[in-house]
Amino acid sequence: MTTTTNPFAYAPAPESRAIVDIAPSYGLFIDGEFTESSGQDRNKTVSPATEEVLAEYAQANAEDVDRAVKAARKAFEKWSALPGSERAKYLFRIARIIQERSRELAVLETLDNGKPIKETRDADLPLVAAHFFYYAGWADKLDHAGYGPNPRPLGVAGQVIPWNFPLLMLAWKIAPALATGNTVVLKPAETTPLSALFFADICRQAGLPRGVVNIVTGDGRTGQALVSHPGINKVAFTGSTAVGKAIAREIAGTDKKVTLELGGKGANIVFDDAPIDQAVEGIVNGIFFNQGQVCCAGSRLLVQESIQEELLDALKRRLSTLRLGDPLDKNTDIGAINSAEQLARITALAETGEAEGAERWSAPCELPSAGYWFAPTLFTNVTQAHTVARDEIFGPVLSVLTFRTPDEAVAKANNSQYGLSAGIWTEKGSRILAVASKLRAGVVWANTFNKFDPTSPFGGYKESGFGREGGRHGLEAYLDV
Ligand code: TAP
Repeated sequence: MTTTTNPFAYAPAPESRAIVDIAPSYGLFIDGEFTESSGQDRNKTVSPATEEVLAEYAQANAEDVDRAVKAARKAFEKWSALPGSERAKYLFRIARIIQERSRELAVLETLDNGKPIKETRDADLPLVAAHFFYYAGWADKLDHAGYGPNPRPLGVAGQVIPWNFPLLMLAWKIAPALATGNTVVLKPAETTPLSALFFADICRQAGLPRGVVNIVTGDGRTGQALVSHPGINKVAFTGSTAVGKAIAREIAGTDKKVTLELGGKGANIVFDDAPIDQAVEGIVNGIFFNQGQVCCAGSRLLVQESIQEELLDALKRRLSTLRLGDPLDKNTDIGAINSAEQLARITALAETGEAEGAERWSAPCELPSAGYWFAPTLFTNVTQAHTVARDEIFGPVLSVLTFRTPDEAVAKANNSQYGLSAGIWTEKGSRILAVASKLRAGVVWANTFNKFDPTSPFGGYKESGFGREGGRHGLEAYLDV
């Protein structure tokens, strides 16, 4: 890693901070208006890169959630009765406003989440707009989606999202829900509420009817109040497997429909005929994109034994060139970890890796004194029994395992409680098809990694959850079929 004593010194970017106006305090967005919580509790959201308090916001209680659900229920009658072509107009309008305001949104997301501006600008925001455009296109074609004539919306969707892709997860949830005629109450994560509140303002700007989108901010208690509310017809959750299981228990025995997008421990499999340089880029993208805080991260590298040394040398050289520092600097590759809690979790799991005998290597770099940071890290001499090979670390930590034959690679890749993603690197097309067909993973990439597209369904097997988001499949989650 290029070392600077103060990573903020080489390209401070104060001007980009001024691109977006952040109010000192935010309320809830219910029935088309920003409103105060009926309780007194407030939370603060901080910049993970500096620990600066960005804003205060309301902690929605059960009464607030009830108000939001009632507003969504009232709006549902008219919204679901609109012709699809009318709903599409609103979604297209929202998509265009997102494009117009994408600089503000990218800076806001980077400030609140800690991810590099290069990623919010070039990955998150274009994908967010693309999801609204894509589902806008479906709104008047639902009869042709393969679910029979006149598929009906479910009603009010309660949506709970995590902090790793705040705005993109919002788009994954809100765009298909609205296109299919549902109304929503969405709870963003505690550490990243700002882009969802900004989105509320975009809904107003687009003239979206009151109550169609409601945003309730708060911690897990707000999420729990939302998913357990009897007025919700559908729960859409993305987050940890532990909370996903709690939600499944909570709604068992009700007629609520549910989709759960949970954790992962993706295997990135590199065969001996793979182009090494290309594979190295794919590995770096697979595990260090968004500091590894990605459910489908390629967090287990399975490398064919004969090329292990060559590949690891090349990988370490590449990691030593990554720039860690100010997320608002356009040259930054590795930003901040989202929260002190997440940093503590990553640190503890990395320590367990060492204690269990795996060999730790970190890219040489000096971490900023304020904020939450973790250097890109590799573990070698890892066995399948090691905690770092089994548990989702959700950080910039790659566990390297080896294999000799394709069958062994498949067995090791599938030896996980999770089944969300996998990658295959090889020149042989026949091997890609043969291996992909045996992998128990919802998404399999070949000679690439972390490629997303609104037209592709995304979701997992096993403890990675169930249901699919994205593509035509994503409509089904919001329709009574
Ligand atoms: P969680 O702690 O599960 O939080 C997710 C959301 O649920 C947050 O908004 C959280 O609120 C809320 N929540 C917490 N307890 C709740 C409860 N009892 N009832 C209802 N809602 C509750 O996950 P996280 O740490 O934010 O996100 C990381 C995890 O998400 C990782 O495991 C990752 O793999 C997974 N993830 C999966 C995917 C897909 S598509 N499979 C995508 C992204 C992330 P607070 O923020 O206030 O805690």
